[in-house]
Amino acid sequence: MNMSNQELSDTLEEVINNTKIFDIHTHLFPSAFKSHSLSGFINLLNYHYLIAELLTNANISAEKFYSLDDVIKAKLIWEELFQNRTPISEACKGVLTVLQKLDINYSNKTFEELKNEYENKSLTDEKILKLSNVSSLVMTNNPFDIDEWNLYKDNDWDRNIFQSSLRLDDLIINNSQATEVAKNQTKTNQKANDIVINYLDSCFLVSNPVYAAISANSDNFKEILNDPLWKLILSWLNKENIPLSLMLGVKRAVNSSFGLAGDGIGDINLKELSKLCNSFPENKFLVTCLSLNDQHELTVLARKHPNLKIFGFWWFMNQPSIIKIVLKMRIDMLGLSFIPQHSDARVTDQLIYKWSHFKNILHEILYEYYEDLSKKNYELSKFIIERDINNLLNQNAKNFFLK
Ligand code: HDL
Ligand code: ZN
Repeated sequence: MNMSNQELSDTLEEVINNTKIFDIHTHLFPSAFKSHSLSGFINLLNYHYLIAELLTNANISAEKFYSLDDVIKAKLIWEELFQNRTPISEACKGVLTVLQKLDINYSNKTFEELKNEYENKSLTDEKILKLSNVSSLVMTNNPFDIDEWNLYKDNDWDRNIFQSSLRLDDLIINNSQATEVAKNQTKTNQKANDIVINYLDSCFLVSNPVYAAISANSDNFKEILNDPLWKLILSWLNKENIPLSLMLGVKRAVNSSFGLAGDGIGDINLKELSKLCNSFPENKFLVTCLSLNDQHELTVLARKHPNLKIFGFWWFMNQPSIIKIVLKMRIDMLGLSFIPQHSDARVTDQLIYKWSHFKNILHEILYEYYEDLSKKNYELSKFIIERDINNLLNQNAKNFFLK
């Protein structure tokens, strides 16, 4: 006997809200790592997504804005985007979702009153992870940033919750400097490529990363395909049996005056991705694309290459209007075999809204598909729904990372 539509909707909502989430790409750090961990109302408002919306709407230059201190910047963003204008964009609504989930009524309150009420919540990593139901997450760890790498000198954080990655962009965007860091850290006089591999070996032992990662556009991608160093890195990744995460189609510093808010969309030739998957069949590739234009081809490639796993709605793709279309396309072509989302959170508190917003969409889309299955006399059960949601939010990634 199949569930009624109401039972299906309620069961689906209950299961989605009760399934622990493995968030496979964030820029978060444990709060113990005070120099780099970001949390709280001021940091929420100083998110570069909101900065881009301020700088393209309000009458203030990037140079002037970035000369202000964080509290003044946050107050300006609150006044310009949330009071003088309707906070209707996804990034603005995210802040409102966090305030709502924290039971903070923001109507008719001054910025200072809001800031104090938020601080009095005394949020901790644990409270935020509980609120967002995230059981573990993957950080973005750059071995060529020695300040950031100091994280591993401190053991006062839980490595099962804050898992590590090896972010290798510096090997592409600033290879000589990255190689110099590797040389200084390993104190060897080998050839440059061997120094890099030896350094990655030592970093692997220190951080035990679940994957290595790079972001790239067509120019960088050609380098990876043709550079002897990257052949060595791919062979090293295969030895360590960890995936390479490829975040494709980014163009850094489209507007350099905007800083972190100035990156945009670059081109990527996914025929090169297919060549990579064929050339390195033993390597595993986690892939996400920044442009809506690349999503259909990427989804077709995930049907051709067993070593390619699609993940997330990255950055400019992480918009409800886009997620709904592309999530349906991925289900139509891949079933439930992909990793549907990551938060990309930079401020720990963002986990609360990034996942709440996505789970609402997941419920809406999956309900439509399950209802369609019911009409074909497919016997749905809570067990099946629990298996599917756990795979999507947890197990598909863990199975792909499995060493
Ligand atoms: O390269 C990346 O990992 C991107 O996610 C950038 O960090 C970007 O600035 C971002 O935060 N996107 O959400
Ligand atoms: Zn990111």
